Amino acid sequence: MTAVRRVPTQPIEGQKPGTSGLRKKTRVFMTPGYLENYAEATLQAVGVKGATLILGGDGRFFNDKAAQILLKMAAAHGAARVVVGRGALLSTPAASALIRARRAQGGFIMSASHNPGGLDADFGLKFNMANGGPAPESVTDAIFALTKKLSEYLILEAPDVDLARLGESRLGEMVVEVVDPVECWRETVAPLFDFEAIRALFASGFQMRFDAMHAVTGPYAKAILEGDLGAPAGTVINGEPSPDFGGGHPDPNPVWAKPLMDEMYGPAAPDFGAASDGDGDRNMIVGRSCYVSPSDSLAVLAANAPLAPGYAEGLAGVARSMPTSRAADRVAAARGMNFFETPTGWKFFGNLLDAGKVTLCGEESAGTGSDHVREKDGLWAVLLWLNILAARRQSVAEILQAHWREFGRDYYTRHDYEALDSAFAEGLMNDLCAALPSLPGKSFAGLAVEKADEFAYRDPVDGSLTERQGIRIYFAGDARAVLRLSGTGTEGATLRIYLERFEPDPARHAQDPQEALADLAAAVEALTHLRASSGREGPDVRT
Ligand code: VG1
Ligand code: CO
Repeated sequence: MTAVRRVPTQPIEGQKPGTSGLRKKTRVFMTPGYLENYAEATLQAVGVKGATLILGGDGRFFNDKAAQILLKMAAAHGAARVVVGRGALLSTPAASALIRARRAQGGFIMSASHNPGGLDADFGLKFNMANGGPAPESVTDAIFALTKKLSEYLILEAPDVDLARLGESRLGEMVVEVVDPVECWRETVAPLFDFEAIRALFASGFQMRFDAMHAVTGPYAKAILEGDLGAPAGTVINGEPSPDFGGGHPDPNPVWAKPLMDEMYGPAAPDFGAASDGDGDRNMIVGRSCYVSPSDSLAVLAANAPLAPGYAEGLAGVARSMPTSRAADRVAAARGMNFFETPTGWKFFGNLLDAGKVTLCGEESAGTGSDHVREKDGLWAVLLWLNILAARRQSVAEILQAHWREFGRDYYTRHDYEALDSAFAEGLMNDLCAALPSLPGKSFAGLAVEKADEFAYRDPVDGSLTERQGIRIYFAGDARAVLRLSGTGTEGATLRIYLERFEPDPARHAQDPQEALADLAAAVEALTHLRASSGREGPDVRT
């Protein structure tokens, strides 16, 4: 027997979606009514009567229980069908691919991405729209408004659905269809690449290591790298998704993917290394003793994408988030492509991709993607790199150095100060904003400010305006510092400081980025007194 139950709730404060959906401590999400309140607001805001929806997550703690709640709530709201990845697993790009392939009205993705998982770690929920991309701000604003005034939520009283078995079952009137989480994504990306050339590369003895970081991409990477492309078993490491990601941070950067970095810089390094994050949308690329910064990776991919069959006709354009380095801009200018600078977060790329204005998008935070889905896609980026390596038959280091010779090098680093007191961090940003008009002409630690502003974005497709997206300070010598507060943290405030400088001279391309940008970091400290006033000795993470 199934019946719709109306459960009275109190409106909940603080369910404001951030850069990528709602992200909170797992225990908070598990508080009775908390997930339900946010889901109710989402279901009401988007309207799902008669709809097909997609559901899956990165397998973190509470993923399975949350999936049952979301299914029963979707059924109570009259959804016709929910397509779920087996075991309630779907990577973020796979969910995006499924939404598009099944012409669904949208989908729930359960993930806190690169944040750690577990009862004492983080959980998250995001909703993607019919184009496969993150809900735009108009929708997330509507969801947030509803979370603050709901008095009840609807849920079907029914036994849990068996999500371990492929096939269809019923939840009241609604069909639940359990599908293989890999298949649709694989069919979406495979035609984009020259698998024959990549197979030949592996057959020639080319060695690769892919670190799935105990997160969702293990099954995807094994199927495509060790399966379709013939890479030897053991190419994929940490390939079993686990609820707490093996106790680590599934964040593919040199800090959290240190074992992979050590191997790639060690004596027996393979030719190519890569890693992906909790929900499979980020990527790290590293050659033998050669880390590729995400900003450089975007630029290299933009310059070389036509080597892959899916992009053989060239790219319409490239878009990057504002704090991402300007390396991609140079490729766009040289190749006569469209170029756009958007606020942080993938939701701002959707309109540009839908309108055909750009083909490739990327962020400094290790996100790259194309118009094949409406999310960043970690393994897609790895496959495009493999296709380029197979076509050029050069090492990662050779490709990167040639790129810098042609376009110049953009030295880049990001310094994160985590878990700062929220009021302190907001105060610092507000003070800096107020001081912006007075900065040009002044010098800090010997570097002169030329221009300073706060980034606002007018969407070229729908005309919407998004303000307060970070402070940009341009220094003499083609250097730039950006400061913004993170929208994905779950503890206090995280201040991100993005530092970069353009260096056209190939004779000076060999420097370590931390050294090349030390004077810029000092200028930011002289301007903000961040270390002095927070008592911190330095950033928690440098990437
Ligand atoms: C961070 C990154 C941003 C990315 C977002 C979601 O946001 O900086 O570039 O889009 O995470 O990525 P923030 O607001 O903390 O800087 V993921 O892999 O969490 O979906
Ligand atoms: Co992610």
